[in-house]
Amino acid sequence: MSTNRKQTLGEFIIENQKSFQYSSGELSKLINAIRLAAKVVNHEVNKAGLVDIIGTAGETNIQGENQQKLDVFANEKFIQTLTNREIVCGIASEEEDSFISINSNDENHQNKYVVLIDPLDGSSNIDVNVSVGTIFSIYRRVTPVGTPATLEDFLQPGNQQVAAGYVVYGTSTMIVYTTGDGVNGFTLNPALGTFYLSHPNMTFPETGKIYSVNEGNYIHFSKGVKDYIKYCQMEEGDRPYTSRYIGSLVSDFHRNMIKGGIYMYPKSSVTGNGKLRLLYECNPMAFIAEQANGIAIGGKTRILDIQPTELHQRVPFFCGSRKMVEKLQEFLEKYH
Ligand code: P6P
Repeated sequence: MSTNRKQTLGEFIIENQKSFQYSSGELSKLINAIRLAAKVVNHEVNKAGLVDIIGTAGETNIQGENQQKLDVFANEKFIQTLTNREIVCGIASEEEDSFISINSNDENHQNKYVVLIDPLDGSSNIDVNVSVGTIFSIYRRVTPVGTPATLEDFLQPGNQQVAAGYVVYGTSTMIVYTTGDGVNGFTLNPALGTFYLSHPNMTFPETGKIYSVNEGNYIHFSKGVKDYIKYCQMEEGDRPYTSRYIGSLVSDFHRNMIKGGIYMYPKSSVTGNGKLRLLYECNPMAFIAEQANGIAIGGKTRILDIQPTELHQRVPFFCGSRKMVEKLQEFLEKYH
């Protein structure tokens, strides 16, 4: 390979599959399936304004949220691609009430992985042409190979993930993922349909000057969160910080990982445990954050250590540059 040509995602997967502690071919098939689905969804996202695919699909998902047509399309594409590649024995999705056991024939029961996805995160931004994303989380099954997947395979703590990543459909489309050996970002060249390694070894700056939270919910936050937000706004030292909130977790996370920052979706007196789902939003983003020298907590607890109890459970989520999250923790602990 010439020195100035960037490595493709395919080449990177092959070169690094030996470092994947479980098996060579299966991770490649998994990430390749996600790569294919990401390209298909990207094509639709990029022309959403031109064809009758934006707007609601007339259904609501288990979250009670209007399913946007692109949500439904993305959900179908990821499920179809993962199923066709015969790699996984089960899939859970934000858009599906229950998990899907992939048992179209007995061979699928030999598959050792389950995938959890938020097929199109930030979908309320679709109609206003703002970035959206896909988030995925991969585990080895814990129930016997050769039997249908069960809920137990999905309710694993985030520290058991073997891979996690996101696709950000922004000014350019990127896949960012980890298999536990650092975080790497690949940018799509749409003319070639190829992802190239554009962001090797991504890491959160140790600190930053960006805080991301929906301040419209301020009055409902705990005292510790309120005091931290006021701390960010105070004129002192390197503050006030800049407030940046896109309303799309993947985009806010991605910007903060590159520039340094903290993302917060706290619990509140209105939303109870917050809005973000543990299994297919917080856990994968927390795995990536920690692999990028960042921190992800739910309050007092490390996100990756939370033992899930329900497929769509929500948790408070604070994630980003180490020193910023540690400062938030000081405020949270003051009132507990
Ligand atoms: P709010 C999108 O629906 C999402 O799950 C995240 O991507 C985003 O950060 C958050 O919710 C936005 O929620 O309540 O601030 O509009």
